[in-house]
Amino acid sequence: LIVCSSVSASASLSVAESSTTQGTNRIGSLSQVSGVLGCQWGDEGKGKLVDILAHHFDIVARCQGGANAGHTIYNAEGKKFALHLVPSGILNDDTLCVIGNGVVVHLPGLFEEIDGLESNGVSCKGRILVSDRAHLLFDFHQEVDGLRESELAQSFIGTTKRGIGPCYSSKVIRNGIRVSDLRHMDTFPQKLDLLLSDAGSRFQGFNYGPEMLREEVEKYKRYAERLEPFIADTVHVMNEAISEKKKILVEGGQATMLDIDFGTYPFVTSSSPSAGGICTGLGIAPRIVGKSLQYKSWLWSVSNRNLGSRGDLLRFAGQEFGTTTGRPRRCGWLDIVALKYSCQINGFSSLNLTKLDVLSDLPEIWLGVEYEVLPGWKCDISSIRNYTDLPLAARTYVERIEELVGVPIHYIGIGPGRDALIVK
Ligand code: 2SA
Ligand code: GDP
Ligand code: MG
Repeated sequence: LIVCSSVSASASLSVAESSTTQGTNRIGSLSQVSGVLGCQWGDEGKGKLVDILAHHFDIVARCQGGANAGHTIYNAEGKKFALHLVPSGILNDDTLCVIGNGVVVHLPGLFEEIDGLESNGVSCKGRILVSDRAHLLFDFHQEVDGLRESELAQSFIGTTKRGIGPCYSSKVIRNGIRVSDLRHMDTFPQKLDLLLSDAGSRFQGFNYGPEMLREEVEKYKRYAERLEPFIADTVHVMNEAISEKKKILVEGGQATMLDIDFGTYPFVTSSSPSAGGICTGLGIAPRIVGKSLQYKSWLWSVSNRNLGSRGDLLRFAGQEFGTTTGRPRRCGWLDIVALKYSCQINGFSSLNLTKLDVLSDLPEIWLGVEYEVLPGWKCDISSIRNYTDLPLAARTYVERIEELVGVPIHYIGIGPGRDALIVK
C-alpha cells in the first residue's frame, strides 16, 4: 500500500479543505489505489465522493457492473449529470477514466452518454479508455433480462433490465463477445450468430432471424470504428500507472449486499461490487489495493418490498429514486449488522456517511442493532461544513455508528452538491 504524500488544493475540495486541517490530511492520506465502494444495497452516493476526490487521482476506474449503475454528480455550477458507464471522474479535466475488463459495456448506451457529456461541454476525447477484455452487452441481453424476469413471475429479482445478468452469463459460459472482437469483424458475425441462437433456443419469446443478425452486424461495424480510439489494454495501462506512482481511484457500482457471492442472494447483481472486484475487474494485484471507503446514513435498496410509511418518508426526504430506472428505492433504518458484515468483507479503512441532512426533521433515529434509538437534531444541517459545528445529537449519531462498526467515519454528506461534504 503506497500512500501519496502531498495534495494540491482544488475548487471541488475547497469546502472540505477549508473545514479543518485534519480534513485536508484525510484527503492527503488516500492511498495510491483507493476505492469508493458501496457498503449496502447501492446508491449510497458513491458518485458524489468519486467526483469530489477525482482531483487527487490520475485515473478513475470502473471495475464491474455496467449501465445498471447510476451515479449522480453535480459540476461546480450545480449542473446535474447522471452517469451509468462513464466513471464519475469525467468532470475533472485532468482525470483519465478507465472502463475495466470486469465491466459489461452496452455500446449504444456508452456513446449516448459520451454524446450527452460532450453536448454539455465535457470533453471526453482521449479521456476514456475501454478495456479490450470487457464484454459487450447487446440489446438482446436486455430483452432476455426482461423475458427471464417475466418467466420468474412472483419470484422475479427486480433487475434494472439493463441486460447485466444475461451478459455475465454469456461471459461465464464462455460464448460472450469481447471488445477486442470488434477488431476482427471477419469472425464477429459468426460469434454473434452463436450468441443469438443460444438465446433463441432458450427463450420462446425471443424472436431472432438472419435479418436481425445482419442489422446488428452492420451496427457493430460502425460502433467498432467509433470505439477504436477508446480501446486499450487497460491491465497494462493500470499497472504502468502504478509503477509510475500515479494514483488510481476505483469507483464501485452497486454494493456489497448486491455482490453475487456475499450479497442477499438471489436478490443480487451478477458481478463483484466488493473489494475483490477491484483486483479481478482491473487486473491490479491485491497487495496494491489500499483503502476502500463509502457509506450512507441509512439502509435502503431498490426493490419491490413494501416498507410502509417510514420508508416513504425517508425516500421522499432523500429523493430516493433510482438514477438509472427512476424506481422508488426501498428505504429503512441503518442496519449495523449488515454494515459490520460489509466492513469485514471489504476491510474498509474509513467510511463516508452520506445524507446525514436527510435525517434532520426526524424526532428520533433508529439504529438496526437491537433497534437502538437515538435523539434527532431537528434542525437544518445542510450549510454546516465543520464537524464540530454539527448539533450534539448529530455527532452522537455519527460517533455511535463508528463505535458499533469499529471503522472511523471520515466523510459526512450533508447534501447532494459537490461542496456538501464534511471531512472529519
Ligand atoms: P441487475 O440489473 O441484474 O444488476 O439487478 C440485480 C439486483 O441488483 C439490484 N441493483 C441495484 N440496486 C440499486 N441500485 C442500482 N443501480 C441503479 C442506480 C438503480 C436504478 O445506481 O441508481 O436506477 O434503479 C442497482 N443495480 C442493480 C437490482 O435492484 C436487483 O435487485
Ligand atoms: P451511487 O449509485 O452510490 O453513486 O448513488 P446515486 O447517485 O445513484 O444516488 C445517490 C443520490 O443521493 C443522488 O441523488 C445524490 O445526488 C444524492 N446524495 C449523495 N450524497 C448526498 C448527501 O449527503 N445528502 C443528500 N441529501 N443527497 C445526497
Ligand atoms: Mg446509483
